[in-house]
Amino acid sequence: MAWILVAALRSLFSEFNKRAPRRRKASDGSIGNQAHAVEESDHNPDETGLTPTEDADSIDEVHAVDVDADLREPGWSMDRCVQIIVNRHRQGLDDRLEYVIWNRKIWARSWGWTARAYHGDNPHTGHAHFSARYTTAQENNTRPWGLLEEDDVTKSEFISWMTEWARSSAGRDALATAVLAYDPGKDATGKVPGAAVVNPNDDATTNPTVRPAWALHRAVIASNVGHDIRNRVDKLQTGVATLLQRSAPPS
Ligand SMILES: [Ca+2]
Ligand SMILES: [Ca+2]
Ligand SMILES: [Zn+2]
Repeated sequence: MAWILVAALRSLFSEFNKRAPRRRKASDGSIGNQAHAVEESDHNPDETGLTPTEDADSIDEVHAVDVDADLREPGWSMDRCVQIIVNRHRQGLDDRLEYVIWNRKIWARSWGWTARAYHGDNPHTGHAHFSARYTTAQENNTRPWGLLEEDDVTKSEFISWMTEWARSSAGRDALATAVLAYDPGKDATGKVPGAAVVNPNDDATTNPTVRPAWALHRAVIASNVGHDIRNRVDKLQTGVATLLQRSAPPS
């Protein structure tokens, strides 16, 4: 049985080994067991076994690996590794995987790498499953997967967390409060610190520019005041209309 694991997934295994040299490997796997062999699985060799997809070559390849969840590496969990790999796919920095299953969740290329609940028999809490694509360029691509980036927090993790925070209601409130409450103050000569926004006020001769956040703050106040004035004018018009009706001569 001369099957091989696609090069991309061989490189994924070796990257896990570098990231966590003492990791447990009892739940590692590539080729399927007897249970997999009777049903379609990326763990089956694609030329001699049942697979969900066929590829262009006649090399007998396996397109899935299971990686034991016990990494035995301080600061590194399977949760973190899966997030890094999935984030990179979501951001278009990687395109080698078709889907990932980990801890009752599944992320897939076909729906943009968002998390969905996974209800399979095996909840995948002891190992993570990575399915590779069947396209030759992706199969053979062995570039890094992002697990060895040197920073404690990788750039992709940071961007992902900041984006998630900015979209949350706590994040939106904090950002709105920061913008609306922002006051750049004035320097010793009474000038607002300069920036590129032209000062629309009557102190423009001494303060020709204002900070963008200050200008935005003023714009929001102006908008609120404008709204208030419009409401008052509406009420006034209704009142005048009522008065005119009362004083109209009987017809
Ligand atoms: Ca093949
Ligand atoms: Ca192939
Ligand atoms: Zn698997």
